Amino acid sequence: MKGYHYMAIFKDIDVIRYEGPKSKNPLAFKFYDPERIVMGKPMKEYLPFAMSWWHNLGAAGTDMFGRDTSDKSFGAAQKGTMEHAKAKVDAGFEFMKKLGIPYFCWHDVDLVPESDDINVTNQRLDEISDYILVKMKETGIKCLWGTANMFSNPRFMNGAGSSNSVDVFCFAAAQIKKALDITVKLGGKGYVFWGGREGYETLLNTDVKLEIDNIARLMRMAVDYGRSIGFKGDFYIEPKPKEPSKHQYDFDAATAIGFLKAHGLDKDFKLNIEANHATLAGHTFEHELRISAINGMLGSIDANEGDPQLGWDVDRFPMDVYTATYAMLEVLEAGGLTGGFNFDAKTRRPSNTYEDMFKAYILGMDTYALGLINAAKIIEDGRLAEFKKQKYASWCSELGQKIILGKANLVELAERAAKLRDAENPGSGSQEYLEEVVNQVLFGC
Ligand code: XLS
Ligand code: CA
Ligand code: CA
Repeated sequence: MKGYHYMAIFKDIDVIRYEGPKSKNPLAFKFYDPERIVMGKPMKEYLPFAMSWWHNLGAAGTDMFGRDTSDKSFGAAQKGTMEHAKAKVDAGFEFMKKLGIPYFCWHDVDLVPESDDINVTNQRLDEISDYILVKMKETGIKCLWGTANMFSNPRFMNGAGSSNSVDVFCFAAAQIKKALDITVKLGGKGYVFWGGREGYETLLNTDVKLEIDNIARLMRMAVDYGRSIGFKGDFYIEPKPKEPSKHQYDFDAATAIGFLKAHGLDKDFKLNIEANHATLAGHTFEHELRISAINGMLGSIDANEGDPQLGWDVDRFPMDVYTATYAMLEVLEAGGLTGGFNFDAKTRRPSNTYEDMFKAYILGMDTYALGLINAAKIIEDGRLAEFKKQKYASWCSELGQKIILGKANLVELAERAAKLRDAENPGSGSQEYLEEVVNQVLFGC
């Protein structure tokens, strides 16, 4: 791009390397060893990590009670300018390259400052995506997914697809159209819908049916347009139960899947499951992954962590190894992801240095590496799988199979019950034993 000269931004930080579990170097991986073979494949193939543009290059610590604590100008004279947008591209690609992160994810307004005139914003998106393409070619780093931010601008206060205003609906359509153009231009694998404002506060002023149906109409238009411009990837819904809306229509995986099926969108959509959103929905992360997987809709993951004591979306970097282990068990069981692991996570407000940005990603990548190593050990151990097989063994019987094939009826089953007089004890669930097996596999050697 004319008039812009690349400079290293993280000058004092070297490429981050694997040094092993005994290393005391804060800027080294202890567990993420991209080339290490796990169940026949290098670790990096199981763990396609992605950087979130908004948190890593945008979030600077502002919260409801105070202003920025970090400097994310990356050398630009003024934030919110195209010079700053380009500095973010430089910082982002240098950051990903140094950590060995192969993908990135973005919202339209993370990439460029939004103008009051959508035509100007769109020109800026064209310009920045040209620059990003150059960087992608230089580094081999790819786009995992793009999305349109349809929640920050005040026009979306009553929703985007669910807005009461046709004009606001048109702006949502326009932003999606442009974000899809840019996703295709950057070769993105997916396109996300996260509906922060697609919900409501009170039924007193809300036409729920019209709103839900309109969201589906907008998604259908997105699929038709995306396919018409050559987008072959997956569309994703990212469920979240609340925040910012009190009731969000994509509450959890089961709700989103029901919605997609009811509106004939299930062939084009999968789910992007965020760990923190599972916590907010009162589920475990692995529950959300399992529900998605058994419906053939596990697409991508936002790899972060909630806080068990806080009821809001804290987007911490993942450090809980049990959760990562159970998540990786689900992913392995599902045969992997078509998407990737996006660190939709931000450093805590007082972790405000460039080094902290790197240390946070090292934590996240090491946590998922441990999750993968542990999940592989559990699978290779085999006791959990064997227990489940025995637990459901009666379904392999002649009658079990007849029921599964839909060839049984209530009358004959009732006759069998009458003959048996009472059912056999179905057997212990042995939860404590299985938890002990997990601990033994994780810490036994
Ligand atoms: C917010 C969401 C959002 C999506 C993308 O809670 O996690 O960041 O991932 O719009
Ligand atoms: Ca997310
Ligand atoms: Ca979140």
